[in-house]
Amino acid sequence: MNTAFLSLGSNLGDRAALLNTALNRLQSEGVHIVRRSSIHETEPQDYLNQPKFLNMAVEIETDLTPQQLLAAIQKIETELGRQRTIPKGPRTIDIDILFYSNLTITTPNLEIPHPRLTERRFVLDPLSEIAPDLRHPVTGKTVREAQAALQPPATSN
Ligand code: PH2
Ligand code: MG
Ligand code: MG
Repeated sequence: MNTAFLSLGSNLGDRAALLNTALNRLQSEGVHIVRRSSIHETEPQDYLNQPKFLNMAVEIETDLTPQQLLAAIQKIETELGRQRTIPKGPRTIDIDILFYSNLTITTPNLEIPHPRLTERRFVLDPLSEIAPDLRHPVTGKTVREAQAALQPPATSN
């Protein structure tokens, strides 16, 4: 069994139902959900002109290899209506592999740890609820330390 961490996001359709269905579908593909964060409503980042997201993070255990896990994720994303039109644009469901054991993987279709995870509050805030002391295998920083290093969220007024 391997431990891994996933980030989930949705900003189209019934977002909460899509997150829930994605978790159920992962379980039927051989992924055991060990812990789940709460659901956070977040402002879009990177591509700003799109609806707000619901984001969450989960800890999983699985016998799937990273490539098998990616294949299962892509199948579920397609089943749940994911269209790949605008990069970083609106999506019914996005499931990203953040960490997989202590592995570092750099292939054209899969990079682990996720390359943008330390810049993203919508990833680190949910992840820090379930794994604050988890260490990034490359930077050596914990999730809590990476979260503290982020810019404070913008405030209105
Ligand atoms: N995903 C993106 C781009 N921007 N913004 C938020 N708040 N949440 C996301 O999940 C998200 C995003 C590309 O994967
Ligand atoms: Mg993705
Ligand atoms: Mg993503």
